Amino acid sequence: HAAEAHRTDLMTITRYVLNEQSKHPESRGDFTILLNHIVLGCKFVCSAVNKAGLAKLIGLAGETNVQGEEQKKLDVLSNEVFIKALVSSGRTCILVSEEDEEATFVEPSKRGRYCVVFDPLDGSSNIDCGVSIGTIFGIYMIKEGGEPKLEDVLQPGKNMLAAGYCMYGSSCTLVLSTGAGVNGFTLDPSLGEFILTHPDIKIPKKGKIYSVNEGNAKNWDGPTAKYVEKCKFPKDGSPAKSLRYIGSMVADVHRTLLYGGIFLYPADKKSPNGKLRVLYEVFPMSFLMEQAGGQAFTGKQRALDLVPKKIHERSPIFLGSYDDVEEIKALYAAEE
Ligand code: AHM
Ligand code: MG
Repeated sequence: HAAEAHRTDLMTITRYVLNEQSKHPESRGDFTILLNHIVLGCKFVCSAVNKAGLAKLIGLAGETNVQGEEQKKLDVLSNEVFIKALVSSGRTCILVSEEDEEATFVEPSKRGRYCVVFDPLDGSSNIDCGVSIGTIFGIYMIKEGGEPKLEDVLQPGKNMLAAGYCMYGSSCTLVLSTGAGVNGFTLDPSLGEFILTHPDIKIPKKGKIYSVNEGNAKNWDGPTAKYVEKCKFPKDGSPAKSLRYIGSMVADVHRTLLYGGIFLYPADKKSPNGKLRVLYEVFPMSFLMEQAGGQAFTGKQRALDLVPKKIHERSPIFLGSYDDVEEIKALYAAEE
């Protein structure tokens, strides 16, 4: 039979989230409005990333971000767009961005109950060569009645209501979980809408790929070194794993989610807490992994149980296929 030439029933991300919300009679559409503003930010960044070469947006903005790295123009732009979109949604009260040292407390007249933690443009070292980059976000809610406080975002990842990322790659893909599985939506540029293309994503139980910056190997701890050795020289007769490492967390995690395998950003002697940030990198990706049937582990505990003390805190992270993370957990347990 011929493939359907034109799909006529389009499940947009807005329609999808509205459907989800109708299962919760108490919800007043606030989440849908919030998400629409996040989606707007993603569409803007997508278009800016695609035009980056043309518009001479590439290059240094002459500013340095909180972590002391040189900030690219696109980072600055993306951050401003997200902050403004989120504030104007009227549904947020606290915003934490990788690009801003301090959290943003939304003024009372524009305040809502959601807290959004995000990295507006992750993987910025990949901008200039056109490799995939992305936006990562997580959403919390403050307690009814209370004044927004920093403690409202210093919560374990398991308290997130939703998490997701948008990947600016060969296509623009938004992957979202509202706590009931994981779904992927692809931007149809002619419609300007994200359409459900990857319903109910489940990560393979075991993978054939490992993903890590091996340039840091000399500083790794015992369990990480043993695990990677096992990937390359398995002693149980299983085939060696393939190595894939893009250096853009969104792209590396997206591949891991779809193909299976494990992504590692471990601790090392130079960076005892690894590199990736708990609130807006580790938590959202760990949330998605668990929702897709995988696991996320810090080397000490389930990643989503971590209670951050600072908004820009870092943590080692091992995430991916259930069985693969099980192996690394066993190696850390044997250490103790
Ligand atoms: P960034 O926030 O400065 O872009 O850094 C985060 C990125 C992640 O996307 C990626 O997983 C990691 O840094 C790669 O780090 P490394 O270059 O040390 O391998
Ligand atoms: Mg980042």
